[in-house]
Amino acid sequence: MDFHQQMAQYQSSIDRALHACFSDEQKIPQPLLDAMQYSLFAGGKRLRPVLLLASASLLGVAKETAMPYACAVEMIHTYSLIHDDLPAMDNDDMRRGKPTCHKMYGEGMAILAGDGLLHHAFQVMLDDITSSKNLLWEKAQAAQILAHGSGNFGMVAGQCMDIVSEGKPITPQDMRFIHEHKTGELIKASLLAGIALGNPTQVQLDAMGLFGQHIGLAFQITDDILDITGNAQKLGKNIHSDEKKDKCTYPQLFGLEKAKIMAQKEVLQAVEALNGFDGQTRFLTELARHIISRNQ
Ligand code: GRG
Repeated sequence: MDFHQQMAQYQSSIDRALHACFSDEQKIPQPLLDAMQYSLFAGGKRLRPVLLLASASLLGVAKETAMPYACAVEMIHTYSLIHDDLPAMDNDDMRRGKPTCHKMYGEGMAILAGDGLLHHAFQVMLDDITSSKNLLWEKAQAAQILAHGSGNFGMVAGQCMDIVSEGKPITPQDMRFIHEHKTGELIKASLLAGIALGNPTQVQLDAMGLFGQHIGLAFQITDDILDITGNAQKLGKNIHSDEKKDKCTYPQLFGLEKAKIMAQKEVLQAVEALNGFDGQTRFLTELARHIISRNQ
């Protein structure tokens, strides 16, 4: 199976599992369910859950074992996009090729849809842990890693510093902090949560952490580049939004060409980090290269 086939297989199994996370017996109020599902199934690339499943499979963890954690990370990611698009944050109209959640359902319901997805993510992981007979410690660790990467030490911290630095000149170090946290930490946590399910050695954890750190940065630099050079239709969101919001980005700070080289360097370092990892790392290294060559 080639890289694209493998990617498509992961994406369709993630979509099936995400649908199954919302059973008919759950009495979620219909307007809330509609708003959550609208954004969750609007056509995301499913990068983070794919990373989680791929890293879990490196240590021989079955897809079904890792799937609740993969679904959880996609719900956490979707919540962050819904909240990030709100007028109080980035005030965006388009996401995943469709009107943003608040444009469809109103601001109040979009806030709740984000809250609902975040809580549902932890509900799905804790339901899995409390109904499991084995790997309890490993599963709890995976949930803990995702909490860390998405919360006050990770994505929320990055978003906080992004908000306070808007419109101000910032140093490359500040920008790196913002990007590593806002985008990088959840990507890294997805990889670490995946291998946590397979009882990794410290060497494996360190190698995967480094890989995550580098692809996280490569992903964000590419996102900044695509905001200038990308195609709004393919991206599913408006371009030139960083410039309009006076956001400090890699191309703005270093120029477009240097930013491209920086993203390539991050990918090289990411691939190198996996050298210390025994096993079938080909899919992950191809995914790392794909991150900077993507157009959506
Ligand atoms: C609201 C706490 C909170 C955090 C928001 C996600 C985020 C943090 C900000 C989004 C701003 C942004 C566009 C960052 C660039 C990286 C990024 C997260 C891009 C979107 O992720 P993709 O490309 O999206 O994986 P899909 O739709 O494919 O899932």
